[in-house]
Amino acid sequence: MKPAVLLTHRLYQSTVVAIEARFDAIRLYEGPDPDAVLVRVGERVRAIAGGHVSADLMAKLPNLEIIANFGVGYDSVDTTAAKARGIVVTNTPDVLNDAVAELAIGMMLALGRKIPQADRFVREGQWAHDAYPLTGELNGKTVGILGLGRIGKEIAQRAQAMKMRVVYHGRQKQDDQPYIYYNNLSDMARDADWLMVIVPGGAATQGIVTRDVLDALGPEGAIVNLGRGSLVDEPAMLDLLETGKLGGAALDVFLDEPRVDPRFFALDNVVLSPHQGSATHQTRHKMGQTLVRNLEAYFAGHPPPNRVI
Ligand code: A2R
Repeated sequence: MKPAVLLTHRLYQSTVVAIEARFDAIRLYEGPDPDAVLVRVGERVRAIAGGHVSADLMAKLPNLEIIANFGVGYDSVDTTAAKARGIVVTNTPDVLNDAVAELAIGMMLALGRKIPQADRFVREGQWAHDAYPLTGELNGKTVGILGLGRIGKEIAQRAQAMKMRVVYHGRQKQDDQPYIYYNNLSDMARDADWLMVIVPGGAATQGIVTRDVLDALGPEGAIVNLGRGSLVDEPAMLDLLETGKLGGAALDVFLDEPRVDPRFFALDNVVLSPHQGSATHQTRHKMGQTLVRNLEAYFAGHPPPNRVI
């Protein structure tokens, strides 16, 4: 009998096809009553593919052995509850580095050169009457990367291609990296023109970008967040953006997404994006392959290659 795999949400089509070919796929998201699905099939489920796995959901799956998270960040999985039951957790690292790094540079350019506003300016016919206001450039500026990990390093390379100076902060100095290390985040924000936030979410990093850090970044500085909304003190960020004490923000992630605080919509110094760092066809396909490889390895009795718990 094929192991039963519960899909928590709609995954990329090639991923669903690959799961269906190998496992007994159960879609939690399709019917009107997910709880009824769990009552009916809960006992059978041995694996989850997706994310957003609470302790409550795990409790309804007495034979759950593995959670294969679709994404590198697995902060939506209750890892404490998983550990307590010996449930394996895997993620999909590396295959999304390029896609996220490309969007990071794109969002910096969009904010710095005011590309969304320029598009509106042309569409609305204003060009015939006015010159478009002058904007800024990236070259010669310093970007401070909070989280020089797999994705952070790809962003660093691309920032250098934009002729930017790269510095970074993390818990540890990485001796094999050529960039200047700051052991204090506020100090880095004070010295940087751009603060690039690309650390994992979760309890350890909750609110790591405090009001003080944003104050240090200052009226000429801008934040770019492609990590998690939970990393930033969002109300403080809004206060500072509204009063001009923070220069700008390019945000792919939000505290309560997909709900976005409407205060953002009134601001001209922000660029907003619907959490689409890895949302390209080629990357979502590769993420799915990675997820399936982890499930296959586990059920073949091998260590899953991307085990995180
Ligand atoms: O702290 P270090 O030296 O281990 O550096 C890691 C850094 N990091 C932190 N920095 C400051 N305070 C913390 N509490 C903290 N925890 C982790 O974040 C490392 O340089 C970086 C994470 O790198 P990776 O584990 O390679 O993650 P990856 O694949 O780059 O993805 C980052 C996140 C995902 O978890 C999603 O939330 C998002 O980007 O897409």
